Amino acid sequence: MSNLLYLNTENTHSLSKDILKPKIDRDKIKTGIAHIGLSNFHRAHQAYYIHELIEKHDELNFGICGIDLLESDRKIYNILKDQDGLYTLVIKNADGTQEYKIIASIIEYFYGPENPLAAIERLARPDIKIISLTIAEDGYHLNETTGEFNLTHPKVKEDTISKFNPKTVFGYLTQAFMLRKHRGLPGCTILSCDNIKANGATIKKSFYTYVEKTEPSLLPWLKKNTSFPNSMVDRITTVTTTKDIELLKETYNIHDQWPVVCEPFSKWIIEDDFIAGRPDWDKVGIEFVQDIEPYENTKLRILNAGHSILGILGTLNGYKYVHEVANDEHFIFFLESFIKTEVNPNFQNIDQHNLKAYTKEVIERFKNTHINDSLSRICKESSSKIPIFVFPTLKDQITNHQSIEYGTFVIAAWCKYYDGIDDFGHSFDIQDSLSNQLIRTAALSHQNPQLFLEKNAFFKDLVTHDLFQERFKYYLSKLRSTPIKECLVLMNKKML
Ligand code: CS2
Repeated sequence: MSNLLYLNTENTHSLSKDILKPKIDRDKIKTGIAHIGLSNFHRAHQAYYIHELIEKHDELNFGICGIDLLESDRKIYNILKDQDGLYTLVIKNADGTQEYKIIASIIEYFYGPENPLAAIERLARPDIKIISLTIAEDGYHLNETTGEFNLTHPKVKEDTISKFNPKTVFGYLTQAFMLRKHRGLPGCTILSCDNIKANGATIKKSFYTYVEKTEPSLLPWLKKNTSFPNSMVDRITTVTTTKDIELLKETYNIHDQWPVVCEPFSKWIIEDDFIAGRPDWDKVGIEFVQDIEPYENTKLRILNAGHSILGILGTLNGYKYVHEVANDEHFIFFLESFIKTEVNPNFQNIDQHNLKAYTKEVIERFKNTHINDSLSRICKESSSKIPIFVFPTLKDQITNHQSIEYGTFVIAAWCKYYDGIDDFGHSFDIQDSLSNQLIRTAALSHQNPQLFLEKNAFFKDLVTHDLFQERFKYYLSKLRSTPIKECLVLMNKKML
């Protein structure tokens, strides 16, 4: 490991020729986007597209200013500062080949917890035409029961009191737009890039609710000067491991403290509603549509639900990675049956052949043995994922008096997941902001299964449905007495 090169601007010139180095003069790039939440996903997706646009199409007006708001983001903020915003994107193809690309589109970075006013000031400057977000499902603070913005969430409540030291994105945006309004500056677009239904409409509604409560005089200005397009984002991006970091050192002599690993597939579809202009994203394959709903629904209900299902079921069987579960015929047969029987019939305006092809493609992506996507990533915060990814299918099936067998089996397995022990007696970690409540209610369900449904508010619409309750109890008792794989074999033969 001689001549180990720390990744930064100066060292890019000396990097191995096998790495795709940025062909970008960064001094010429102006910031046009502020992105909140510098997650791996953002770095594999939106920042990648902007990089491509700058490099291949000479787009100089939409460099990214990264802004992190969470205490837990300190590490990535420090690393990006150290590395001049540069990082390696490692694209792992299904055939085992890999592409290494240094991404250079993040040109500024701010860290809210260190200096909230500086972050607010930056968001208020008129060069920022788009504020994009990846704040994860739980960053939206939606009420578990109503799905509406939760004004009583402790962090939200704190922000309504401590306005200039906010913790939530809502607090930051409010103060930034207050400044823009007072200074007579233009507004901008808020672009959500998270996996939630109608992500633009949701952030808009939540933000307006927050502003109405905290700075009501800002609301009319906001209505005139901001837009909130819905978007569908897609690229499987894994948790970076020490092995990924070591491999870069050994193979290319690069010391990148936080590279990002992802699959080759990538998609971004957006409603074209940008009040202050946007880059020519079409040039790098981004699609613009009038109505995002069909794209978003298929992605959430097939890909994201599929992920969660393999994550929960696979963990119970002792698997650790998505590809292990996706290459096990019993699990895949179950997933395909769920999609065919309970998901697809609800997409009445989409051609069934296209749905079949989409499902096939998604499962092929799950089978990629090289990306090592961990089940712990998939199962993390599943209390805010399952209600978005799986419940809508169950609810539609109930409304249409159609099968809910596969979906209910998944919910029963999800309850068993909170026992925290797989079928081989090994315990696994549960990472969820509601983990205490979920573990406690799963424990209660050993005596009375109904309590898992009654004591978790997100079951509100389902808990009163007799058939759902009955099938949930039935599958839970089977799952608690029989290993998951045996249950799936029986389920797949329609014998359970
Ligand atoms: C995953 C997503 O977190 C999850 O549950 O399903 O992160 C998924 O990998 C991405 O949405 C793919 O675009």
